[in-house]
Amino acid sequence: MKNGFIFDLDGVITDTAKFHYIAWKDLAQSLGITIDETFNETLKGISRMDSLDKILAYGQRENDFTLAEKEALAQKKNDEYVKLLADLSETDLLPGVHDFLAQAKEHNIPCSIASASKNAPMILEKLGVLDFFGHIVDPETLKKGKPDPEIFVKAAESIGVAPNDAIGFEDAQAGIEGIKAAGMYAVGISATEVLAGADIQVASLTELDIEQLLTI
Ligand code: B16
Ligand code: MG
Repeated sequence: MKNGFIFDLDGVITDTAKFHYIAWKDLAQSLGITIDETFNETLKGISRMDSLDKILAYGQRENDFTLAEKEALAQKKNDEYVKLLADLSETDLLPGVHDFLAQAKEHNIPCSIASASKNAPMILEKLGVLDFFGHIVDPETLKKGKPDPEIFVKAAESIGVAPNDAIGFEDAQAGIEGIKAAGMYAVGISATEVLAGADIQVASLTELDIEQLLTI
């Protein structure tokens, strides 16, 4: 019997990948680097600084900036990203999310967020679902990012659930690997990518029966 849910944010609760893409594409362009949507797929679930490092390596500019300069570049990208989120609202929740969270609440199943995004609290507030979550792991406190299991273990601990009794929801391959390494049941969410290692994969949360899921 499972008794806790751990959610990734981008790609599971809402889809902000398109906004990350616009902001990274603009920043890369200002450095003479062109990225496309295929390259953007490799940034999903990856932290802000690691994303910048990947873009600089892709454009063979990895040795051209000091740490302080890279921090300024990451800040510039984030400023544009946050501006693009200005109109985010409940209508930007992915299909089935609100209903699923409401059902979890009815069943007294605690929920927490395991997202690499430092913007997670602000995004959840704009989406109107912040109150469904008992805890949001602060990515600044992590030693390692996904696929390391650390963020998922912390997310389970924060709501008082043993990893073996928790279910993790993820849209990225690195996240599925982290969930499995943490010893949790992994629900992959994607209509387009095959998420290797997921215990079950669905296109959206509308396909899941919460009561059946809890008995797993
Ligand atoms: P921020 P997730 C991740 O979110 C995104 O998928 C990834 O593209 C982004 O770089 C990362 O958050 C950091 O986001 O710049 O807002 O701190 O999928 O782990 O919820
Ligand atoms: Mg994600």
